[in-house]
Amino acid sequence: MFADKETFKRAFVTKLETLCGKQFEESTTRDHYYVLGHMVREHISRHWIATNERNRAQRRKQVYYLSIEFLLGRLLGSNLLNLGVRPVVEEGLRELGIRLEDVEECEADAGLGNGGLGRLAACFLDSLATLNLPGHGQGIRYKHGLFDQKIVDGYQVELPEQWLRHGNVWEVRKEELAVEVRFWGRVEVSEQNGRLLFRHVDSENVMAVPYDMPVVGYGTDTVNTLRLWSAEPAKTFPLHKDVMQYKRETEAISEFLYPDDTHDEGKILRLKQQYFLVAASLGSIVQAHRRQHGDLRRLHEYVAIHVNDTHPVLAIPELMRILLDEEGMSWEEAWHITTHTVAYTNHTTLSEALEKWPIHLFRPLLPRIYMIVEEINERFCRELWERYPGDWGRIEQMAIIAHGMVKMAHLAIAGSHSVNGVAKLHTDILKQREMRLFYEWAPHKFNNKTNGVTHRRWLLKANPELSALITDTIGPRWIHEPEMLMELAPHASDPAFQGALAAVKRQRKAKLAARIYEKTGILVDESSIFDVQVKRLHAYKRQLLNVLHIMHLYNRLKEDSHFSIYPHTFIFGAKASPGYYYAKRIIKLIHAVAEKVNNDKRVHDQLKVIFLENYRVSLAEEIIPAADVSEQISTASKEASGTGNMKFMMNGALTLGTLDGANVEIAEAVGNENMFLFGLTAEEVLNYYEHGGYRAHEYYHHDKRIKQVVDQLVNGFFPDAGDYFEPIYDSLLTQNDEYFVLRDFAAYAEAHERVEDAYRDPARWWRMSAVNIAHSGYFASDRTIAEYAVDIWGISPSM
Ligand code: 26Y
Repeated sequence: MFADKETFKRAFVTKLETLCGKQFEESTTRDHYYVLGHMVREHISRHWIATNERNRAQRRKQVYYLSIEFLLGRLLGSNLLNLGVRPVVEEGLRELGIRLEDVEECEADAGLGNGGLGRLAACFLDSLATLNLPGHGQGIRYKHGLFDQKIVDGYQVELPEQWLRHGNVWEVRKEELAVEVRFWGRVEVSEQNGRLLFRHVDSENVMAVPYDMPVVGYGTDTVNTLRLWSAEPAKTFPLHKDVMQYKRETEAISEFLYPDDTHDEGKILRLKQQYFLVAASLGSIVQAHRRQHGDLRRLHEYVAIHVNDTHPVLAIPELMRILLDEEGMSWEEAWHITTHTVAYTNHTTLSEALEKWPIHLFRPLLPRIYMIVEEINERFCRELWERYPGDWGRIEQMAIIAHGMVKMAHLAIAGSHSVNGVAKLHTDILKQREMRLFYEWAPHKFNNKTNGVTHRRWLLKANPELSALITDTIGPRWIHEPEMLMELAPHASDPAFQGALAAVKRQRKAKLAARIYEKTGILVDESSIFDVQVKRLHAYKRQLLNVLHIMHLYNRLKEDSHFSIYPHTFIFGAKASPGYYYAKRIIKLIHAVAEKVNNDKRVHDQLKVIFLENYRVSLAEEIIPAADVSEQISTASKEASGTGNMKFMMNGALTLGTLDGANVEIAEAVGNENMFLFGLTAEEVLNYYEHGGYRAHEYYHHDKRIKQVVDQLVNGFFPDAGDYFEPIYDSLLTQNDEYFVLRDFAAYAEAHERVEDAYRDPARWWRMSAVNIAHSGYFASDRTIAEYAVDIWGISPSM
């Protein structure tokens, strides 16, 4: 099919006729996408079957990565790339008068995630397959992914996302592998031969139907599986319930992704989703294992289950339930197997994201699971009591069930053999603060796995121009061995290389500028500094610091005719959780500032502010290669890792950032002189939180720049906004600026001056840029996954 372009062209046209029932001349771009997608999937199938066969035959340990989010983005381009057929397809299509790029744009992003955690899961799948590791994803096939964002008059409006509207060429429905999941009802206890038997009766059942998607490795025959579960009515309807209501409630389970990455709402439905994912995944994992190995006594030798944050942590009691109730094992044996199978990653220390479930919701929905969690808690507390006799305070703080709540992180730590953070600083904070008592109890469980991103999507695919330059300079080995990028280091000071690097960046900036014009009607100066902050909107990520600084630049440009800056284009992209009103006000503020700045003739040639709506994976692939400056300015200690920082670095942008998350390790790699670091350290921030001593008022009163911009939030400077920005003003002054925006303002402004100085010295700038690319190999997810494979999962490549 893809042997050469003539074969491809013939196959394409024939396929189009059979699949679409029309002649080539009548076909649309969507038809082309559909046909090409099918051809690729067909091509993959052989290897998919072979991989599954091999896994069975070799009886190798398999990893299942359970995640409530998989933020995959588009798949056609990355599949073509990984299969190595992209050039043939591109050329063949060109000769048929079709641009591959247009075909790719037909594909809806698979946006089954909110942000970092979901995108990390997607990067991990790519690395697992590429490294020939037997690792599979399990998630939920949400009918609607993360909402589509529209901006109306500067305000965010959310629309339901519809990625399945035109079908999904990558999935295969496997009805025969459906698993029944039980909710509600009650547990009947009986005794048989001196053993207690537990039966979950009067339950309301839901059918979990798997849709499998192939995960293709780069330059390998390995095709792993991402299994996404869809909720459908079970064969037996609950008798006591209205049929329509039952159907609605059932389908609601896989209808929407929670567009919410901090606040807990719609609690019951979210808990239902979590148990649905877990019960379906374990059902299928255990079924496959039983078929191969008979019973589950050695499950932990053949299966590793990874829970991505606490959302799938019910995997622990669910596995216990299977081992106890279905296999008839003793508690001790079941616990040994469970804890040796499950591992857990923590992605945040924000207290609002630490999941707790009220017992009054948990127990009725999942009666048997609740009983097991109670028993886990009792045994855990007993163990603690023996270890720390009399230390009630400690046990109360560590208990899994306390004060009417089930604490999911505590369950995760107690019931798994590995707990990892996602960057060194984050893991240290977990060990020394958030999870200190648990670390003291079981230090051997704790480890760090610094995040990584797949450089194949974020560099090779997103930035073919830069990739070509890299390959021309050091050969292609970096694609398989990203740490080889280090070979660029000797070229960093080479004027020819620098010139080529600058030319690539110019090209990508021109491309983004065209896109900005198309989307917003605003013309930006392609030779200005493209300064970019794209990520979820959160107070701790401090988009506000960025905006206030832009307001300050604007004020100065207006007031001081001798003042000038190197032309800047500030680019934002961010979705705010629908119920997160503060974040929505920041979006409006960015627009209000943009409106002022972009329409003011006096600053026209020096300052532009752009907000690109509906930030998502495919848009990130256009933005990141065009960035000069990468804004990573979270309040130190708050961003567990960040992964955008890594994507920008790979694409030669320089980081303007705080010493937070993985920024710390980026700085270690490239040296402080190759970044623009500023602001409070994590230690200083945590000290403030612990001991107080910060008074935002003082910064407001003592720094005229700050006073001016903060006042402008409420003094009529933005006439259309009325009092809409008052809560922002209050957060800074009345509420004493929880995220230290004012505290870091001066340092941030000064760091911006350093950026400008560096940019005015091209030899220096492009050397710094090259050094960043050279050191980015460490931040490829291949390295991260290799560490998980060895340290946590105990799996090795199969082939
Ligand atoms: C249950 C609910 C409250 C919740 C929903 C989503 C809680 C957390 C989340 C998502 C968290 C998340 O995306 N965390 C990010 O994970 C990235 C990958 O490890 C990190 O790089 C990033 O710093 C962290 O914020």
